[in-house]
Amino acid sequence: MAGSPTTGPPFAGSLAATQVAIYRDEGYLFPVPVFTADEAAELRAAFEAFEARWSDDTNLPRPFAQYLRDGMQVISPAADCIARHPAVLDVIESILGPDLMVWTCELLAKEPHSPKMLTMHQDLNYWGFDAVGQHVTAWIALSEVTDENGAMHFVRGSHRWGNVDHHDTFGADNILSRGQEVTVAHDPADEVVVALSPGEMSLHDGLMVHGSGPNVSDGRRVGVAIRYLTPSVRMHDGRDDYATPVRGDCSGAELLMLPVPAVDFDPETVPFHERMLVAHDETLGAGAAQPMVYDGVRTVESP
Ligand SMILES: O=C(O)CCC(=O)C(=O)O
Repeated sequence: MAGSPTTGPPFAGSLAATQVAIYRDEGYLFPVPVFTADEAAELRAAFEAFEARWSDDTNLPRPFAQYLRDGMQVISPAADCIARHPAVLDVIESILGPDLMVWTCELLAKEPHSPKMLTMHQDLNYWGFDAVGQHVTAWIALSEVTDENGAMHFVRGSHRWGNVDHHDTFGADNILSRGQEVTVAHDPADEVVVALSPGEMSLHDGLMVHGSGPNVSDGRRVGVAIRYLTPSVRMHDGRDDYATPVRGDCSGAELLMLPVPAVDFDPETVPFHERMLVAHDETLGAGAAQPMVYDGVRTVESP
């Protein structure tokens, strides 16, 4: 399969109980090594080949950036491959248990000298899940990730604050689709820079307050975020949503099952992906004054 690492995972295995305890206590854990530098380079090449093949395709019905930011595992075998890789799943299983689904897989790149950034926010505020503690984000570095090139910052312990108020900025350089930002202050001493080497991953809770600054370096910052959840997650308002089963028994899942692509933009999976995007336009855009924006391009009007 395109993008599949050619060597076995170097660090596959469960987290130690002490690591799980740190994750639960602080709301994040890093660095967790999951791929060698060579494997990370191979995965990065597969994602960048996808970008090269499709970024200029004018027949895509949505902004290309939206395809990178939502549900890549349904339209790219390279994304599906990393999202179900055993080295990653073994770690996620330590946090969520044996039955695992992927809600979405995203490519999060920042070009050299790009002002693109993400305001401090909590993911869970916008995802519409009815449960806390049943999901985790794995953010896998496919380049060096430093404060200079736009590493994430976490606010230690903020996963215990509950849902905090946000306002939408729709900032021109904001990668977030509505420029959402928490309205509460935090102690700068609690802010942690999530520096990673290629092949290392960070984990964070959906209530973790986090964001990231611009890339002021000469190199591209490349990361893949994968949102894992358990089959017990439901949408709080009974709306439809979708997920890809990747390990264990997900037959009783509340979310609808997504199929696996055999090729880029597989005609068999694209209709499911589009249904998923329509659901996310509604959920992630709920209450916003404008349609969501991906890389400066507005999505279709939310109903
Ligand atoms: O890639 C980034 O800089 C931030 C990503 C993020 O906010 C997330 O993965 O939840």
